[in-house]
Amino acid sequence: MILQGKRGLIVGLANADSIAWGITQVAHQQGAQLGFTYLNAAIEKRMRPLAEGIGAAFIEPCDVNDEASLDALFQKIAQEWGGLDFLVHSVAFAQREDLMGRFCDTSRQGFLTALETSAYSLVALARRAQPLMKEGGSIVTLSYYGAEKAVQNYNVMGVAKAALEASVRYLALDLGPQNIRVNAISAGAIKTLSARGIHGFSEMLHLTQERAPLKRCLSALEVGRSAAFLLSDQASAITGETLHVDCGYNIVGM
Ligand code: 1JT
Repeated sequence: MILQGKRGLIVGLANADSIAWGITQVAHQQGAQLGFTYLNAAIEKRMRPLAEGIGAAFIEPCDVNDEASLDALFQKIAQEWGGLDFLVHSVAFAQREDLMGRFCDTSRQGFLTALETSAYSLVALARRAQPLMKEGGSIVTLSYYGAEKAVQNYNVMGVAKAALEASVRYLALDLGPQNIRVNAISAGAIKTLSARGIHGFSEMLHLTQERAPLKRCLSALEVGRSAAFLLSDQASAITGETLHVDCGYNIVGM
């Protein structure tokens, strides 16, 4: 029970395929108390039964791109718990048309949207989490290989994930003195709601399975186990790190 007695906020649970659901299940198993946010009624409909099923402490609406909405969320957390031990950021967005074709065709608005929702949102959440993490804390976000290498079609999300991974390092530097650790998990491709509808995603899954050292695909629960480790005191000396949880895909050369 490595998260026994810890209070954690999960941002980005959409449905039972979400990486955040894999993390939620393991965190709950490991003894954490959890609170959740949702963006809108359509997402709430799918995530509420899941969150209620594990005895969520609260389920609050939150648009991570809206300052007032974030302020209201953290007011609720302060009121409910009076503190916070960990935060899971499992949020990203890009316009569909920006996840195909040529990166150089990305519009200004498409670029800003992807960077705001996928990278700045971590900064906005971390700033508000800090005063609640009075005895230290741990923050985990989700990244992808496209942050490090130019991956066909990932395009502006790769740029956003590069900004996210750099933000993890700068947040780790800022929050380290308060014993707040900040890390990313670079997860191998998983078939989630976000990934569905992406042209050629199934073929991509097959290719990564063939090339990865472990010769198989990855589950959200496996990401969850690694996240639980980073969120726990077992990882007390790890901060600013991007941990690859990808069946080894990233270490393979030609
Ligand atoms: C988003 C989407 C963020 C899909 C994502 C993502 N991070 C990883 N994926 C899966 C993926 C997608 C592409 C890809 C490889 C993996 C969709 C909604 C916006 C946020 O291309 C090689 C395109």
